[in-house]
Amino acid sequence: MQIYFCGSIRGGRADRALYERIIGSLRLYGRVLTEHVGSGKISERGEDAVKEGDRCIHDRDVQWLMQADVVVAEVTQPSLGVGYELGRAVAMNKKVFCLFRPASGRVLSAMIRGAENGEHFFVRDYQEEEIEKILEEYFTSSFSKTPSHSLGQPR
Ligand code: 6K6
Repeated sequence: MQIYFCGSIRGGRADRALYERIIGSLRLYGRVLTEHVGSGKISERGEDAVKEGDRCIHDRDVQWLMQADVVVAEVTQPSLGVGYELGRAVAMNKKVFCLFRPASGRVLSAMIRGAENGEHFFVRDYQEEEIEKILEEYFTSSFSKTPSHSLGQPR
């Protein structure tokens, strides 16, 4: 299973450590195509992007999105890039699972909350400490997949 994880980069890196934790859990279900989203080396200024160029980043990420079996997004920190990825994922008919933390005090965009359709696109409110359980519930119910600790090694 190929998993595309979305999280804010230039939208702000306040939740970066949580992204790393989510990516660690997602590895129990398959290959995470976008592990860099949790990297402490990537700042919100995205200076490293200058080397690669924004077009390369965009085109590579869209290729990965096309390959993905599922898109998981942490949407608490608003990000234009994450919103764009979710719109493209919907257009590609991908399965999408959005994670939002109401305890942040934020209110999720109606364009994300309102996209929930009980079929391909789900939005789950959660608290940080329940993340592993919530992912397990989602992958079990949507893909009949239980966590596999032999998949869980960083690669
Ligand atoms: C290096 C250093 C900083 O940024 C980079 C390289 N940038 C990116 N590399 C890979 N994916 C990116 C990069 N910038 C944005 N994205 C994609 O958009 C990720 O898949 C994220 O889910 C999303 C974040 O969008 P912004 O608008 O918050 O940056």
